[in-house]
Amino acid sequence: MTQTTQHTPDATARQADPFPVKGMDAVVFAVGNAKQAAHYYSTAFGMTLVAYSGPENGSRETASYVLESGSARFVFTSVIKPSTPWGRFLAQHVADHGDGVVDLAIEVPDARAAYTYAVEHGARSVTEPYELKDEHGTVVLAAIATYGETRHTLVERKGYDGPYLPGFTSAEPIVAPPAQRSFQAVDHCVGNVELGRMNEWVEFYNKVMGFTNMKEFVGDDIATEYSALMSKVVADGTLKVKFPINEPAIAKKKSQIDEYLEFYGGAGVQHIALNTNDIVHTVRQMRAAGVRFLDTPDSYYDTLGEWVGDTRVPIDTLRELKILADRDEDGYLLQIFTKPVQDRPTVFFEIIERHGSMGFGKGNFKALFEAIEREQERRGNL
Ligand code: TYF
Ligand code: FE
Repeated sequence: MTQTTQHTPDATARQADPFPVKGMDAVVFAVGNAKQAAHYYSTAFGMTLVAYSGPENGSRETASYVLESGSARFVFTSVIKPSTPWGRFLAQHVADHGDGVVDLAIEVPDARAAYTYAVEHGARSVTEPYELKDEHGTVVLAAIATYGETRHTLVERKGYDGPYLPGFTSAEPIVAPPAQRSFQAVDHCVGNVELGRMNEWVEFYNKVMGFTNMKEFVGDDIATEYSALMSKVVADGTLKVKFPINEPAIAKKKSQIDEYLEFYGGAGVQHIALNTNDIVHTVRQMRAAGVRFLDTPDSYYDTLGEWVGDTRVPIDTLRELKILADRDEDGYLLQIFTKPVQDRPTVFFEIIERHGSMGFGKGNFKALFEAIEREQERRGNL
């Protein structure tokens, strides 16, 4: 519970990395209506459609829309007419879980080597390495299973210069791309797992990907007092890929993680955090477009300045937009959380602007979890 591996890999340690990664490749969602999802993430999140695969270009089973903002890439897939195990899997995934994440795809320099290492260290194989090719080049892919029905596709982009993957064609934006981009990258992707299984999954990433534990965690102390969850974070040696893992904790009230597990129908991705370098602009745009964020009481802002010190954004602006702030020994961060983005109280997003701090907002856990509980209560799930 108190592992505090430091992330200061020297050059030799980096060279010896058993599972080198380049970063997140894509977050792939299986949804009921990818056409409408693409519209929402364009108009409400300010992302831009760049690629498409569907019946018009030879994919008769599924339609997939690829949206980007900075290096953050989301893929929304829905089933048109299931005819292979993949189509049936996606249709069943939506039936069982609602709209959700099927794949946290990771870009690696060598997909075959990554796959072999992972499987030799205990990963369950989902798809053996294979190549996709078109006039833009070759991509090697392989996939391993993680918690729930989620997978990690390992993507090796061998100089491929197309819009996403072979088989996809470039697509025109649905609406004019915003003058200022909303996001720069995917910051972290959080999984909710069943009671008592957090450590198993942390060890899975330690063994299978050589990821190490970051020092921020939520232990029993915080769990019983107010969070009703335990959490640990694993990351690759360069901190480009960060995966917090939550499990429910027994507390006075029903855990928000139990609510998720009940409505998602098991373990899965809880939230995706997106980096921005201008959280005020991004949140204003998203609010104006109708995105709902968790509320924060005014009392939070009454004392914020005393402990967080100076931030780029005046406290009054943070208060107006309900943005949270936290500081640690390395710097500070600004963050805000959307409400769930579908009818099930499952997947949501975090917008985060980092200034030195590599934490996850520990100082906000109390305010945040109280806000989540107010929502749980409104839904009748507390
Ligand atoms: O990713 C994190 O750890 C933070 C904190 O249900 C957090 O965003 C943890 C659990 C949760 C919501 C946010
Ligand atoms: Fe987070």
